Amino acid sequence: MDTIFALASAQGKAGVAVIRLSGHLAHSAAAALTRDTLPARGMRVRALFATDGSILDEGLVLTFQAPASFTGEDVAELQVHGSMASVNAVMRSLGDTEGLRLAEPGEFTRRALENGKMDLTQVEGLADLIDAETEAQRKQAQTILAGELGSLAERWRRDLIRAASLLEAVIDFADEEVPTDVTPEVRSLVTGVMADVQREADGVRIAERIRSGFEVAIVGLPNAGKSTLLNALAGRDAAITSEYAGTTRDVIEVRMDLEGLPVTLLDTAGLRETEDHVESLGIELAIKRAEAADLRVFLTEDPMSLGVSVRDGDIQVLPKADLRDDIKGGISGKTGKGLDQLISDISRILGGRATSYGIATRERHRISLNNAQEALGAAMSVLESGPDLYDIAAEELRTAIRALEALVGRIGVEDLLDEIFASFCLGK
Ligand SMILES: Nc1nc2c(ncn2[C@@H]2O[C@H](COP(=O)(O)OP(=O)(O)OP(=O)(O)O)[C@@H](O)[C@H]2O)c(=O)[nH]1
Ligand SMILES: [Mg+2]
Repeated sequence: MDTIFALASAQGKAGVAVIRLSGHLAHSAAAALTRDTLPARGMRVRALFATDGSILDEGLVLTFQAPASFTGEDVAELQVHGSMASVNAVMRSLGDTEGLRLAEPGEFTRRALENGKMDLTQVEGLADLIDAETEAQRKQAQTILAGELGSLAERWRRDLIRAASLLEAVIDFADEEVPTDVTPEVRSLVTGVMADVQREADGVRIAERIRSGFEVAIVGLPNAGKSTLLNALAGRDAAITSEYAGTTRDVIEVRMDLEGLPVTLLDTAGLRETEDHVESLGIELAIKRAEAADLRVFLTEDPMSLGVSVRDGDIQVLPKADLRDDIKGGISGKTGKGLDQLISDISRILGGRATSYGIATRERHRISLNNAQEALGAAMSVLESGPDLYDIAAEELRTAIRALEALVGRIGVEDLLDEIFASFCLGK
């Protein structure tokens, strides 16, 4: 295994930069840079030297000893001054060191996975944590990173192994008197796991929204003030506005943090019958995106007339409220009236949905959970036929166990790894 190194902190100017080394040469390479000895684990302030003896920088050198490190290998971390020049000088020197090479994106984490420091769900959680922009995303990523999905899967797995071994005991002693009927216990173990697995699988849709963001579409007639409202919510001129009806044609997206929830607001073309070819393409797109969004804000008196389905939780609000004294409530992108109310309505509605998710967050998780669920369903129905088919029921349980093992990455995920690690940044 090569010893690898990379800048672990962000590129660019900063107070401090962290360069990480992992592998059997990590300590000796760090020691060579410092021209001094280093403890197997600990922290020292040291000067770092170039090969010609001149000082590159001075910084903190941290050493971790295998297996007690992030990667499970010997690790050294150099905290140097965060200038491009300091970092480049140290990196160049490491690059010249025999046996060291630059790490690929995600390679430190990949080694952590390979050395059993984390399971695959934790790797995904770590990637999500690094990408987290809002409070809800941070909390969600932390839960997975802490290994909660892995421990849940482990608990299910133990229950299913017990159920399978009960059945196998009956099969093995088929010719003898079997003292007790094992079906009640098997059934209770399997139904317990099935209820849990179903809950997690159902929660993935919402959990994925927290991971990747909710979409909220602003819908209305031309000139209703949709783009003006989007700009007001975004706090910048993201969309062109004008008194000309049919200004917006493309869908304009603005990402926002709405009280901790990641939300992408969509400004869409005003909906009407039109002869204009380009506008009608925009309207088609507007309807498609509005239908697919998690929530719609209808800026109109009559949402039903727009040709977009109105669903539970959708918001209706009257626009240009500054021009009208005859309505209570209403909203004005121009004066800001009603904006706070709209923001709190949106986050209340989405926040309410966001509480109903479990720990599983990805389509990959959902697929493994569904595979397990299918096998468990099959096991349950075979179980009804009595001991003659116990071997088939046990085999179905084994299939479910394998699906759970795939969930945590213990088996059958080699081909997935490249894809998962490709999304990592360099140095992680
Ligand atoms: N008084 C008042 N005028 C507004 C308000 N919102 C928008 N307007 C004006 O109404 C006109 C249309 O605004 P837009 O935001 O472009 O409307 P839109 O719904 O995006 O229109 P399309 O993109 O054509 O569908 C512009 O002249 C805006 O200045 C408002 O709250 N109050
Ligand atoms: Mg517009």
